[in-house]
Amino acid sequence: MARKKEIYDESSIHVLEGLEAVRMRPGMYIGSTSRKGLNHLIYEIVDNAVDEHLAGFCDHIEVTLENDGSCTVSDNGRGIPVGMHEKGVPAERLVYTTLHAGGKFDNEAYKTSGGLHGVGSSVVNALSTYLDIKIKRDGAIHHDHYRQGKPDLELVNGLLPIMGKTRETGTCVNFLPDPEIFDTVRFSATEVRSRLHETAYLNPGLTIVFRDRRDDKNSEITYHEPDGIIGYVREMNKNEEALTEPIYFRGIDEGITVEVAFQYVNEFHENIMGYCNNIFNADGGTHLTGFKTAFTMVMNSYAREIGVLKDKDPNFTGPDIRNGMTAVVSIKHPDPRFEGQTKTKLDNADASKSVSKIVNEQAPHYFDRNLDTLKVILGCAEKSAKIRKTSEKAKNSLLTKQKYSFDTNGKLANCISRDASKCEIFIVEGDSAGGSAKTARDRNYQAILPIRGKILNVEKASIDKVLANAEIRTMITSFGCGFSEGYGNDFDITKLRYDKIIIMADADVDGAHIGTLLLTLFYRYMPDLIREGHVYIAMPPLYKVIPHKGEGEYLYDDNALARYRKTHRDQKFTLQRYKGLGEMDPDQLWETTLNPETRMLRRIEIADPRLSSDITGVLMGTDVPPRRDFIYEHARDAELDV
Ligand code: 28G
Repeated sequence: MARKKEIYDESSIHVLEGLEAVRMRPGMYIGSTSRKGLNHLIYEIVDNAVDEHLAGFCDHIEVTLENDGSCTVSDNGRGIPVGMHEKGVPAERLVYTTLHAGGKFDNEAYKTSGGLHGVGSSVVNALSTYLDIKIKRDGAIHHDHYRQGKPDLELVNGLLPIMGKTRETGTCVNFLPDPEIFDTVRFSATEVRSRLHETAYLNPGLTIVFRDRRDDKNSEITYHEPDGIIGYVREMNKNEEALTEPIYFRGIDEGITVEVAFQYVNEFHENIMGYCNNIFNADGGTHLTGFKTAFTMVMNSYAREIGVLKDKDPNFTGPDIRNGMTAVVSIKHPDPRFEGQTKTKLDNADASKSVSKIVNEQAPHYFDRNLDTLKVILGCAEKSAKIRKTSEKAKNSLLTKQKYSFDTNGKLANCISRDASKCEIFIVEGDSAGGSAKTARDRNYQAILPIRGKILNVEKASIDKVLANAEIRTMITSFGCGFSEGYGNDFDITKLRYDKIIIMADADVDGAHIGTLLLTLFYRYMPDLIREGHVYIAMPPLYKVIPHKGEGEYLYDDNALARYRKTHRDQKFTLQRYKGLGEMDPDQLWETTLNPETRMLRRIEIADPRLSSDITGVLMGTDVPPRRDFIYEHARDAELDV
C-alpha cells in the first residue's frame, strides 16, 4: 500500500482542525469515552447503512467484532460516491473528513432526513487508530485508508486507488478505536447486539448479521423482523401474560409517517417507547403526548358509549387507560427537533398533531370491529382506577403516621461527616457481614446499614405494603429524600445524605437476588438515585492469587481466574477463595470492598428499556475501578457483560 507522507494542501487544513476538535473533546460528539461512547462508534457507522436502506437501496448489513479489536460494517447499498468532488477530493473523502453539523453531541436532527448520509463517519474516523474503507461501485472496488482521521493513501489522478473489479455495489468499513481516546476499547457485544436487534424491529425490510470473532470464537446471529414494531412489542411481552393481541396503526400525515403498536399484559405499569427516525427518545416527547392524549380521549368516549363509565363518573386518567400497556410509537419526520441538551425528547408540535390524527382515525376503526378487545382494555382501566383510589388513601394515612415514626433509625451505623458529597452508605445483607463492615469501615465518611432477610419484591406489592416494610422505611429515612411513586412525587434528591449508596451482597445467586430486589425498589420508588448515578454495587473479589514471586492480586470471577491460569502457566502461586462477605475478617473486608483505593464498584445506570421489560434488563452496571493504577487491569476481569 502506497503511503503518503503527511503533506496537506491549504484546503485540507481546516479539515484537520475539525477532526482535531473531535479528538480534543470526543464527549461532545459521542457522549462519552466510556464503553457507551465506544459502542456509539459502531452505531454511527451502522446508521449510515440504515439511511441507505431508508433511501431504498440496501437490505443487508453485516457487523463484525474482529479478533484484533476492530469492527467491520458492510452494506449492500449503492456505495458511497467516489467521484471527484468540486474541491478536488473524492466525495468519499469529504464524507469521512468533514464535520457536517459539528459541535453538538449527536447530530440526530440531521440524520435520516433524505440523503444526508455520513454525518457521524468523520467522527468515527477521527477517533480511530485506523479506518479502512472499500467501496464497490461502478464495476470496481475503490479503496481508502486513514490514520486518526488523516488520509493515508495516495490518490491516483485525484481518485481513489482501485483494488479490483466487481459487479456488486456496497460499502465496507473497518475501524480500530483509538486507545488514546477511549477508557476501554473492548466493545460490548450484548449492547451492540441489542441495538442491532432493535434496528431490525424498526426496519422490517432489513437483515442484519452480527458476528463476534473476538477471543478466537466465531458466533453469528441474524436479525430480520418482518413484523416490525408489532414483533417488537410481542418480544417485550414474551414473559408476560398477554391480555390482548398486539394492535397496530399506521398512516402518513403532512409528510410524517406514523406507526403505533401496543398490547396489554397483566401487569400494573405501562411501558411506552418513542422513536423518531429510528432513534430512541428516552424522554419521550411530542409523538408520545400525541398518542397518549388521543388514545385517552378515544377510550373515555368508548367507556361512556358502552356504559363502563356512567354520566356521574369522572373520566379515566391517562395512566388508568395505559395500565398494563406496552407500546412502541415510531415516526419518521423530515425535520426532527429535540428539546434540551441531551436530545432525548422530541419537540416538534406537528408530530403530536399527526400522531393524534392517525390514532383518532384508526382506533375507532379497530375497536368498532373488536369489541372484546375494547372491553378487556377498559377492564384494565377500571382495575387501575380502583387501585389508584385505595392507594391514595393508604398513602395519605401513612404519610401522617410517618411524621412521628420515620426519624428513629436503630440499625444504621452512621458516619461522622455530614458532607453528603463525601459520604457513603453501604447496605449490607446479613447481621454478621454488617458487624464486620461496622468494624472495618472508615467511620468518618462510611455508614453501614445492615438489612436482614429477604427484601420485599416491590413489583408484586401495593404501595401500602411497601411503605409498611421496616427495611424499606429504614432505607427511605436514612437516605433522607423521601420517595416517589406513580401518583405523586415526594422525592427530593437535594436532601440526599450520601453521595454513594453501595449495595454490598455476596457474589452468589442469593446476593444477586438481593441486589435485584434492592435495585427494583430504587428504580420504582427513587429512580432519581439511579438516574443521577448514586447507586453502586460492590464487587467483592472471588479469589486472591499470591504468586511466590511478585505482588498478589484480586480476581473477580471465574473467567478472570481461567485467564490468570493461562497467562501464568509456569508460575507457582497460592490461590485464596473468598466464600462470602460474612467470612472475611474486617481487614479483608476493608481491602476488598470498603477501601476506595482497592475496591471495585459497579455504578448502576438505567439502560434504554428496549428489548427488556424486566428490571434486570433495564438496569446495568458500568465498572468503577479503584483509584490505584494496577487494579485498572481488573476492570476487564470484572467485565460481566461481554
Ligand atoms: C458500511 C458502513 C456504513 C453508505 C451511501 C450511499 C450514498 C451516500 C452513503 O451518499 C451523500 C450524496 C451525493 C455526495 C448517495 C450513493 C447517492 C447516490 C449514495 C454506509 C454525498 C453520501 N449513491 N451508503 N452515502 N452524498 N453506507 N455504510 O456508510 O453527493 S453512506
